[in-house]
Amino acid sequence: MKILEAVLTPVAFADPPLLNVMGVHEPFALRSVVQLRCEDGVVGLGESYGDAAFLGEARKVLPLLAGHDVFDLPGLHRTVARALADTVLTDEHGLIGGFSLRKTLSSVFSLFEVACLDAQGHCLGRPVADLLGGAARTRVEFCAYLFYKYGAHRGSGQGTGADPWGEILTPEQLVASARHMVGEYGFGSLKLKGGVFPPGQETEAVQALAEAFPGAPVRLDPNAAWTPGTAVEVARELDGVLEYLEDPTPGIEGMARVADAAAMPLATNMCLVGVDDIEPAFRARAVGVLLTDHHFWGGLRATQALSTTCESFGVSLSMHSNSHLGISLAAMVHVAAATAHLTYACDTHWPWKTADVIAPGALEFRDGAVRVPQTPGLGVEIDPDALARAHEDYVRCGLTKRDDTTYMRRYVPGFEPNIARW
Ligand code: GKR
Ligand code: MG
Repeated sequence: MKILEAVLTPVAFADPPLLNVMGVHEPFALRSVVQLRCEDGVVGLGESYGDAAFLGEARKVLPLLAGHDVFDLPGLHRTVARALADTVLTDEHGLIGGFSLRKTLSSVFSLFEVACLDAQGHCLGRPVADLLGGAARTRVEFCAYLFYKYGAHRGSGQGTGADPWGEILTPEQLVASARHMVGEYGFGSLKLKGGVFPPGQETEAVQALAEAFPGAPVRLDPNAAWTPGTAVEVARELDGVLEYLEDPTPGIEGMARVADAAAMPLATNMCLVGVDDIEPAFRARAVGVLLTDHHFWGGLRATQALSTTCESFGVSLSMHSNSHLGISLAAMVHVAAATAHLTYACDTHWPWKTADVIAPGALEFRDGAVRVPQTPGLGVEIDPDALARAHEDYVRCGLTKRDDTTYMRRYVPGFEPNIARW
């Protein structure tokens, strides 16, 4: 099945002022949507990052795709590699580890690989999970992704004002937000995005969550905000409370020091972000749980290969999330379903958004899980009006990259990220 035309649409969607170590989310999050228009009216969908640097790289590939067979994924990889030459994207927002040429190539390839797999599924009349070897589970569990947040945006013009979540800064407000999320979606485990307040305050908040939800696994992720010494201290205090401690400190060496002293496993989406990191991280026993992310690990099949490697070395798998829309969620659900070794509840930012580009109804959270779509491909369709609105928002909002730090200075003048400061 040949690709006739590839269309890339940058989109933006309203995002609440969620806090993290780098600062605070801006009023809009950026994504890119690709539609591969193929023979016989088939359309393959993909979604990824929406910052200008990523769009620039993805756009280099578009003109080379006409005539490509959607079943020729090695050929697609060669085409992407040829188009990108020696460009290296950087982790401008500071939350997903370093970038390399290989990671850049993997990220751009992933966008198109997912769209080709979606098209393949439509062509064969089978869900993407089947193309990945078959679903090992019929539903994929997710965790409630809790954030500290401000009550309102301080953007200018569009996207200002309050949202229904209100302010979440105290343990009481955090527990209330968790009750709301669990009540709405039935999540069975909880993750707190930390790195915002001094560690003692976040430890207290985690303890409040554990008390409010007895038996529910809880995770804490400060995005490398602490020194190894502080991280060891937190691990000691939260022994018996945390399911895993995610990226407490930067780098493989620091993580290994903490892992050696911590009772719970350490997880990462920051110190092990490409194949070059696997050998040093595994050798140092820095990581017990890898948060995979098909958007930068090279697509759905590469995620499965990574899973095999992790299983061989006794490393467990969970899944990382960034602000995303429904095409990405569908891809996350299919790959998680087809990857038996991915046994932890996955992360998702889903509850924080209010709009999407897909027709509603295909993906629903019930009892903390999403049923794997049984319809062909990813099982989601573009809603053309919603896509047009999201593109208009992209044009109107004027953002071209994620910059939580500069935006944070509207709330806290002179703010600097807290990486390994505490
Ligand atoms: O949305 O602020 C956020 C998160 O901090 C995100 O950007 C991270 O990449 O969720 C991610 C993580 O687990 O580190
Ligand atoms: Mg993380």
